[in-house]
Amino acid sequence: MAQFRVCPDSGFFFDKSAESLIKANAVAAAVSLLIAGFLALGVILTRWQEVHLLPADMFYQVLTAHGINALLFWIIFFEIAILYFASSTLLRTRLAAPRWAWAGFALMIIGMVMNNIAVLQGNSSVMMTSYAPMQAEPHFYLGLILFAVGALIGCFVFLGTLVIARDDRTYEGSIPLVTFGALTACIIAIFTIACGAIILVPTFLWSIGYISHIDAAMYRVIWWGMGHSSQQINVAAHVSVWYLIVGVLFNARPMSEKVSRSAFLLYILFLQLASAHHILVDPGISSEWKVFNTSYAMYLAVLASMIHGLTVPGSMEVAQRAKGYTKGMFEWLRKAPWSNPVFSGFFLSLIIFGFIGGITGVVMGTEQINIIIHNTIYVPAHFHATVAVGTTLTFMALTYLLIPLLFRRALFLPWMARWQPYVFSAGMTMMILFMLGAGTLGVSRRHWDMDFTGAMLSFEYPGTAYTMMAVAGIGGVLGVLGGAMYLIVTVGSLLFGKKLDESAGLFQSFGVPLASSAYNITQPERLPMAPKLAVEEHGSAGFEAPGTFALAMALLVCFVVYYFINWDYLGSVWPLS
Ligand code: HEM
Ligand SMILES: [Cu+2]
Repeated sequence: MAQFRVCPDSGFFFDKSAESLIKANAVAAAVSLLIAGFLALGVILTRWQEVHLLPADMFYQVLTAHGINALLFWIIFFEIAILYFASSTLLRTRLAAPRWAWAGFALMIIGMVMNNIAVLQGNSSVMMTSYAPMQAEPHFYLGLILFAVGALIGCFVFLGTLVIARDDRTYEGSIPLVTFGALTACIIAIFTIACGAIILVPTFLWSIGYISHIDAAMYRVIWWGMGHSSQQINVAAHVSVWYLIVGVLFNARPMSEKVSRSAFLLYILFLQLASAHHILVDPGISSEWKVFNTSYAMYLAVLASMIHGLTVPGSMEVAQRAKGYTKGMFEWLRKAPWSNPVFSGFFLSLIIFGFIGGITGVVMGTEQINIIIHNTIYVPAHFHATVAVGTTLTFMALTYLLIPLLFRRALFLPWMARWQPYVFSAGMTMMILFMLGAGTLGVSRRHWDMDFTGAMLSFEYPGTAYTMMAVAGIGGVLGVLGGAMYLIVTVGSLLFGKKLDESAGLFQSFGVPLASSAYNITQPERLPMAPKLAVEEHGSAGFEAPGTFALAMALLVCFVVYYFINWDYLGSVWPLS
């Protein structure tokens, strides 16, 4: 039975059921982002003290829902779509057990709805981290558990698909790098979900009264085994997408497959240890353990990201230079397709993730200087650079690529799509930088009222802290506008975009297959092994990517200067003389 179609524009082969599942998961992701983005407006307009929009109880409720919908539902639905794409589509194979995949999807939807209802009802404003002994309603935890079980099924469908592809020999050689990266993400996901089950199942039982006590310290250690590792899933997933995008746009091949694969392996081996940076100031855990895990083990994971940060733009530079863009250090970059949102979204996310997310992450992960910014607004500033710009903007860029190929619709309002990555990243960067500044001045995170109105012990922040939070507020609003532009373009394309295939109707946008005549291939030709690249062989051919090297050196200089400033600042906060 013919069940594949070939995309005439890209040459990708789509398996009918994989295609429907990718679409359904991507649409569910977009709905989650819509909720999260709308709520982000409430959060940021409350932290902007002059506006101070929401009352206290509602602020914490909205903040809880914003964090969960953005970081869990939006990102994980999208990642499941990526897993199916990276296995079935990239390996030209049918998806394993589509019924199971749909069951997993249904569980994820039920879990998401259940958790949102719990938060909406008002008795579960426990924040994304839901630290015990704060207690939420049972369906808050149950929703998360069902969602995780659904995602776990998705991971197994992905692994099953890899097995089918290998058995059917649908590709030559080893699996492509993008699929390898997705496999890394999947392996970390299984570890993550196991930690989640270990901690959330007892917490659920506690919320219904079967268990009388949850130890707060243990909760935090295991919860972060999930909370931190899930960020590594995101990194592995978005780095894989970076490789995909440079491959599709520039025909670029990794500078060295071996190095890139080893870097993915480092994620699996060392990321979990970095979870320790979340408990750096917790009592009851020794300093040796904290310092070892964050200052030594963690750097091996950071090293992996730095390798990808070098090889992704590096491979793009090599490909561009081969096309003749060889003038000076940066012609390859200047002549890149900056008006194509697939490219601009990817490249802006790479730069902001690396420069802001990376540098602040290492600073925060250092036991000693962590104390300056612990639990301040610096922390959300850092992770918006990593997940809101790094992961989210990368996924947005991928969406622009997939709308024509997968959904068979032309982009709606292409001019808006062109501006979207710039507006979103400008707004977010402005918010991030000023929240970093305010955090360095001590402005606390997750705090409803900077003025401490009516508090027994008052505290006054310097005036600049208020100004910084106001500028962050303006940036945040701009960021939400950029997010809205993304949703207008994507939803608009699904509803009104020009049809690139006659049968790409309304229902097809939400997961129904195209007309059966579109699926006219029984089994695609075997995916051939690409010929060996010159750069993959031994011997020196000179300096392949000087521009990328210059960028890396700029990163190093920024890091060293900023690191020094923080130690200096620590010395002035806590004079030791
Ligand atoms: C659209 C623009 C966005 C704006 C303006 C925004 C703004 C904010 C602000 C101001 C906070 C709270 C800071 C505090 O008081 O502690 C926050 C928290 C958070 N945001 Fe966003 N955000 C945006 C997008 C995102 C995205 C895309 C993600 C994830 C992919 C995300 C994930 C989170 C998480 C996990 C929290 C922490 C919740 C908690 O502390 O429990 N945000 N956001
Ligand atoms: Cu972490």
